[in-house]
Amino acid sequence: MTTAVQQPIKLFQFPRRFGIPNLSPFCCKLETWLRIAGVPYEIVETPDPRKGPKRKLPFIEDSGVRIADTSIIIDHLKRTRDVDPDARLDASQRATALLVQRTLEEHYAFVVAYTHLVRDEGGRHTRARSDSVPSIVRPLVIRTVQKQIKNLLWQQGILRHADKDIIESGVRDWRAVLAVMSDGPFFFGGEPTSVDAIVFGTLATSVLTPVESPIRDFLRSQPACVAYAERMRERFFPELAAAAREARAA
Ligand SMILES: N[C@@H](CCC(=O)N[C@@H](CS)C(=O)NCC(=O)O)C(=O)O
Repeated sequence: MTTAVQQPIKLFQFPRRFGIPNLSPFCCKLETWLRIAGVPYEIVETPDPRKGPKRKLPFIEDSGVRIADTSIIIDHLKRTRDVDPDARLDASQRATALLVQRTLEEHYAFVVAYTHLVRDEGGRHTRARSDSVPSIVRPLVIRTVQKQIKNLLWQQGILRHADKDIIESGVRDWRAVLAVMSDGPFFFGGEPTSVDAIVFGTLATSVLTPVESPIRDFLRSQPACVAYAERMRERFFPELAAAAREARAA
């Protein structure tokens, strides 16, 4: 009897920046989940979400089939790789994980788009991020991306609020998430589960990068929160943790 050997999946995501797995919470979530679950993968860096089946990043290619959306990808991998970091969670923990996911992915992710791409401090980094774009078209690309983001955030509703209200809503998201998080080492205690990929994916971009905002200041004032982010990076991305340490020492 022959057993089919599964090839590593291809993971399409934005290029890495700032010593974290990814500036995009969703790209960081998926790569973290792959490492938690021990699913082999190869990275294909792309700056262009339009290449994906849902015109968003990340997406994967598994045996020639492209699949988008981190939750759908994770369900697919749990089924086809027979791995489940959440197998031991009880009903109440599963409910908490879903509420945390909805808070961070359906609300806070828009706040991140605002702090990282619209606010002045974030806009500076957006400009720096466009280094790979040919200089002749760079101003046009930056203007187009910012216009699209502003349009998205206006339609979603968040951009109709004052800056201080948007920031306050993001801080409230984190107060709620941190209130239900265990003392560690992981979200539910001793073992990492999928919700750790979601929390770290969102926290890394908010707290471990130089993109300044009052939300970053709030998170950095919470020692347990910074320790969690550093611990997750150390445990699942030791190469990035080592590079960050070297950069700090230099
Ligand atoms: N629900 C999706 C969200 C993915 C997502 O919003 N990706 C963003 C980057 S963080 C994106 O590609 N945005 C490009 C666009 O909307 O045009 C998932 O879980 O994968």
